[in-house]
Amino acid sequence: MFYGFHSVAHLMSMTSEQISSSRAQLHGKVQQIVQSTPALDMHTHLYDPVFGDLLLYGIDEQLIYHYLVAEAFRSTDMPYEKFWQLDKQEQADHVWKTLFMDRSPLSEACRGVLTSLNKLGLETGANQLPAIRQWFREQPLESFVSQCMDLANLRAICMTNSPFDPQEKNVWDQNPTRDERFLTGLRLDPLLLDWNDAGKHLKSWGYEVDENLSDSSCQEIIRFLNDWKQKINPLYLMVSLPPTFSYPANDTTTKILKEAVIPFCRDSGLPLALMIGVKRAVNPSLQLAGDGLGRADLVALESLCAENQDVKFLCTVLSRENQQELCVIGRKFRNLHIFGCWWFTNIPSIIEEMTRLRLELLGTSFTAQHSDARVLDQVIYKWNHSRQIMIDLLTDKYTHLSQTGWPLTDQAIQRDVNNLLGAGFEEFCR
Ligand code: HDL
Ligand code: ZN
Repeated sequence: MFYGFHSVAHLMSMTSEQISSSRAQLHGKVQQIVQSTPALDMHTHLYDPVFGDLLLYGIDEQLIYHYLVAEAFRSTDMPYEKFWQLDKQEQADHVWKTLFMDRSPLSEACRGVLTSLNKLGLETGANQLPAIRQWFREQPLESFVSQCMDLANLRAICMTNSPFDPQEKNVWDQNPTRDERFLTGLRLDPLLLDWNDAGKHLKSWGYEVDENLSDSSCQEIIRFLNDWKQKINPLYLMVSLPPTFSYPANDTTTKILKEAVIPFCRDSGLPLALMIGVKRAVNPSLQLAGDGLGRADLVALESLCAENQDVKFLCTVLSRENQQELCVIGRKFRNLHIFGCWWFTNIPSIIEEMTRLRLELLGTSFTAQHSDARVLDQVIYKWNHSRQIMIDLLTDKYTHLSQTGWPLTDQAIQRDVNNLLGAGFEEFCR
């Protein structure tokens, strides 16, 4: 079916009512396609249920999500230590009272809790917490995983897998039977950002490495990466980097990137995901909620992409101010694939701005979103909220396209949405 206007003359001949009904028709089609197209969630902190209590779910985990903890501390004079001594339910009660009872839950993280509960068919309101808790207690995990993935319309969830997490490593060492809906991403932060500590771990695991990062050490790091590639079959390697990240630099990060990680990516064909702009522990008293952001100097990314045009890079950046630069670097280097609205950019006002910018500078050659979910239930709200924004944005862009007389079809819209929701990422990784 064609949408809109077949020529300027046709457009000129249409009444304003006809134009708006044509837009409404287009909006309806875009909505149907975006809502019905399963997405690949390419970055989360969720786990295959085989990893046990590493997979977080349920209302208390949602309420003590570090986004909400940070917001709750703004409106309480409770000492940090007192809060951290509470058990999870007591922490959740405090957050519920502070952010939902004592004030309207208007923030994106608060709204998200309510969207997820609402889509699960649960009543929300002042005294609903006990009933909501009871409902979650009654959910078998296996069916709840499917229910959340269905409500978020996800076909796969990519985990963040760290060899340096002892609880997770123990499970991998038992060669677990996996849920194939959960894909893997090999997380390298300790290796690239804290070689002193990471080197000790590698040594204890039988890799002949030294703190001076000799050539033989770098070969051993490559052997370590190959071993984990065999063990977990990752879609990509990943590292989060501070806004001060520079490359090349006279530091261990550059040395390990240059001598180990990039050669490994070149040989294996696996992309390296760079998540740039996080300032860790700006307020350590907030624990996981204590990280901040900074505007990064993306010359480092430009250098990496320019020096290694036979290596694939994925990138998302934390600062709103870096977004246009990132898109322009993406225009210069086809070995760079831009993805998602990460963390502090994952709010409607910035998702809208960033995704519009990306469509205007990159067409559909990027991945629109990832959830970054830490609690399984969150995928419901994170994907519902983002899809709403995508629908309105794409309707705008397809309207502009139609106004040129371009014959837009359902098939073209479906192809584009497939691309933006994971097929483009999979194509890039192949
Ligand atoms: O480094 C990361 O992958 C970030 O996403 C952090 O995990 C952060 O705490 C987070 O969950 N953001 O959404
Ligand atoms: Zn993350």
